[in-house]
Amino acid sequence: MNKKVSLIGVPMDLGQGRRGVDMGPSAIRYAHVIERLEKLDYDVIDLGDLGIPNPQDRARNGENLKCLDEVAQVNTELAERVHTIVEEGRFPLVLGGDHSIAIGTLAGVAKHKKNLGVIWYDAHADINTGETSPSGNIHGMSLAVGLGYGHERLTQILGYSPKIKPEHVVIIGARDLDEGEKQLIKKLGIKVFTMHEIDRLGMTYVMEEAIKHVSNGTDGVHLSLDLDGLDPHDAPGVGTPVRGGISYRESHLAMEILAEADILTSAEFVEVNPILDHGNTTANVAVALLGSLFGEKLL
Ligand code: 4U7
Ligand code: MN
Ligand code: MN
Ligand code: MN
Repeated sequence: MNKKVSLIGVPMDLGQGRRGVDMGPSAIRYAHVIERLEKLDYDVIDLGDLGIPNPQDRARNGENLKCLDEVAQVNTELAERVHTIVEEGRFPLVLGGDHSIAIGTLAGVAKHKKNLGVIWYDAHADINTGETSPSGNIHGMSLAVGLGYGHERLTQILGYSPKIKPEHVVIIGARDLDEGEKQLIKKLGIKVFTMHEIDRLGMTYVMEEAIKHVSNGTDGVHLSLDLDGLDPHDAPGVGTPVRGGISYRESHLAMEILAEADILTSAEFVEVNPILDHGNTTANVAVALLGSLFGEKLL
C-alpha cells in the first residue's frame, strides 16, 4: 500500500434525510484514525473537512433528487481535491458523510485511472436514478452516477462520464435492493455477492473472487465501504440499517484479505451517524477496520 495517505472529511448529510451523518468525520477522528495509521508507519496528512452549504430547503425534491444543487456542488469540490491528492502521489482516504460523496471520490480518482476497479461494501447497491428511486435521496444513487446513469449535473462532474465500467465493479453484502436497481444490475451484468453468497461460500472465498474480479483489466482499485454493510448489531450508528448483515469478524477478515492482496489505491468510509449510535461504537468499528485494511497484525 502507498505509505502516503491524505485524509479528507466530507460532513455531508444532504444526500439523505436524517441529521447526524454530518458528524461522521469528527467521530472517526475522535476514534483515533490518524494515530492508528501513523502507528503502522503511514505518513498521514489530514486535510480537514470540506465545507457543506446550508440548503434553502432540505425537502426540495425537483426531478426526485433532493438537494441536487448542493450535492453536485460538494461533490465537484471533493472530486477536485481527490484528483489533486492522487496527482501528488498520495492515497486518498475519504471520510463521510453520507454515501452520495462517492460521486465525487470516483470522479476524482477515475480521472487518473481509466479502468478503476470498485468494491462496493454495502447493504444496498446505491444504483438508483431519479427515475427509479423510492426516496429521492442521492446517497442511494452514487454507484449509478459513477456508471454514467442519472442526472447530468452528477454524471458530468469533472466533465467526463462514465467514471467506471460495470465489469470492474463488485458489490458485497447486498440485502436490500429496489426493483429498478435489480433491473439495472442485471442489465449491466454487475457482479454481486449478496448475504446469501457470503453465508453459503464464506467471506474468504467471496473476497478472493471479488479481488480477482476487480483486478482483471484494471489500473487501480477503490474501496467504498458503507458501514451499513455490517450488521446493525455491530454497527448501529447508520441511517439505513438492514438486519442480517456482515459481522464484525467477517468484515475484519475481508479487510485483512484486501490488505494482503495489496491492490487498493483509494478508499472511503461512509454513513457513520453518531446521533443514532451507542457510544461511538460505529466510528470505533470503522477505525478498527481501517487498521486491518492498512495492514495491522496482532503478532
Ligand atoms: B446507502 C434506498 F429505498 N434504496 O434509494 C434508496 F431503500 O448509501 C436506500 O447505501 C438507499 O445507505 C441507501 O433510498 C443508501 C431505499
Ligand atoms: Mn447502505
Ligand atoms: Mn451506501
Ligand atoms: Mn445508509
